Amino acid sequence: MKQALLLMLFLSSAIYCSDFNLSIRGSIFIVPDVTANWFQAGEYCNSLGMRLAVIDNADENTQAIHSILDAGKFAESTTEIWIGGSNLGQGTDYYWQPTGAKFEETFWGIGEPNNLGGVESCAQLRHTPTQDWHWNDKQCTLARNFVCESTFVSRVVSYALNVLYGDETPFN
Ligand SMILES: [Ca+2]
Repeated sequence: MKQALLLMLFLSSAIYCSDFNLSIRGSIFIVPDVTANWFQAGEYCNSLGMRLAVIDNADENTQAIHSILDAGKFAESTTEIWIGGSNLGQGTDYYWQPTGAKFEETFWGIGEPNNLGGVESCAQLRHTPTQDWHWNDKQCTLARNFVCESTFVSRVVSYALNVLYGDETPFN
């Protein structure tokens, strides 16, 4: 019985992920068709059972960029898409909001984060005519598209809860 449940978990995750053409154990990144400020963006991702993107390495950075392109959110002029990092309102150190971890591998643009005007505390993926994809700090209250991420663990937990409780979540 236990093995059957594990097999179901595995297969369902494989089916889910194959839609996105990504490996089963990795993260899945999507860009919803909605704009929001950085705080609302995190809430929106959470409402999908996801989180605002935590980008751990170059591979995930590339995946996040592809999710922006796939969603048709690239603009020739300037593209700005929220990811899950902030400086907690002060300083130059950046942290991932969903995990609390300090930024490690980073992909900041030239001269970024620059806290322009003293109002930039949230991280975004940006593309401009003069600079290929990079990270930039920006004013958190601006409405922008954003990248949500689901991890392998979150997908398994979500699936298991659905098996056990159906639509009746035990955490309301
Ligand atoms: Ca900036």
